[in-house]
Amino acid sequence: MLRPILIHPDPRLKKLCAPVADIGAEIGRLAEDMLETMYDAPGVGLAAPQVGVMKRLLVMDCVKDPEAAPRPMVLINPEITWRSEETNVYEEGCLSIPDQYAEVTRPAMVRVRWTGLDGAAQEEEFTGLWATCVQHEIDHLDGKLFIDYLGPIKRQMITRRMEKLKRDRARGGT
Ligand code: K1U
Ligand code: ZN
Repeated sequence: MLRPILIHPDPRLKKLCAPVADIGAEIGRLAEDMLETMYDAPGVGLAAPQVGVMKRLLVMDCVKDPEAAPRPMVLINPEITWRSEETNVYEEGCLSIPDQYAEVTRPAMVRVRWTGLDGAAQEEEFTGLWATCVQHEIDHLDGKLFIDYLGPIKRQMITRRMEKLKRDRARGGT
């Protein structure tokens, strides 16, 4: 089932999410819906607060080659356990801030520990777009958006565009 994606500014996108305590059927359904919503958008990642669920869960699939097998990943209670000194600049977008892009500098590599849908602990090192994406999604779980890395003038300009987009949509525009 597709879930509507919240658009910035929304107070739920600024809040710290709570750890997932129980990995039951409800969490399984949420993960399935989030993957469907992410692929439909389309996007390479999606965090639970973007669909209004204030829990520490994210999904991602950064396989960009349409010929390659997809790699849908579900990360529950993810934690960054190591960050590289080396950084990487990527022009980021966000499904909660449609059609706005800006360069963000982040560690080029990160090691992340999380719990899988089967309840097992997992740990993996991410590089390239995977590293950028997992950091962007973990930021969502901490109430942080990529525009929070920009200067106040750029951030305010993007926020005003999003306020207008929301007004237009509420009036029945696309
Ligand atoms: O969290 C989100 O809003 C999803 C976001 C993740 C992300 C993108 C780029 C850098 C960091 C994190 C997106 O998926 S935006 C859409 C996007 O990047 C994309 C869409 C289609 C194909 C490839 C990329
Ligand atoms: Zn985002």
